[in-house]
Amino acid sequence: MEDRIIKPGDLEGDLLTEERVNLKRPDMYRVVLLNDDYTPREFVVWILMRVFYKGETESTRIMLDTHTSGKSAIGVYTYDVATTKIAQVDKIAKQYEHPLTCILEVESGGEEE
Ligand code: TYC
Repeated sequence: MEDRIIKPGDLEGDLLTEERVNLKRPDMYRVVLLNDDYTPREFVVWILMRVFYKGETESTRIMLDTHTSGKSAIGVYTYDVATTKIAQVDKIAKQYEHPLTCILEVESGGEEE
């Protein structure tokens, strides 16, 4: 068979077409923090920084918003990331014997782009 040199642009159309066929946004989930009467405020801020990688200012804002309104969104993640973070919060809160709780809410369905 005759050698054919493939130039950078040659396969682009094919690859793009194939990609688009399978393109689907992943389902996304909102992690929501719930207020309680017992968990210390500093502990909540520390969890937000440590588990969710929020800065101190944003962590304090989320904690205060939750304290005032009963619940507040922390962030939107894929299912695996969201459930892993919730499990981390459960585990650490249990270790310290605080009733701190996060829940999962569906943010969006996996509709095609
Ligand atoms: N309400 C708690 C207190 O007064 C503080 C707190 C804030 C607890 C946010 C949980 O998700 C929470 N110590």
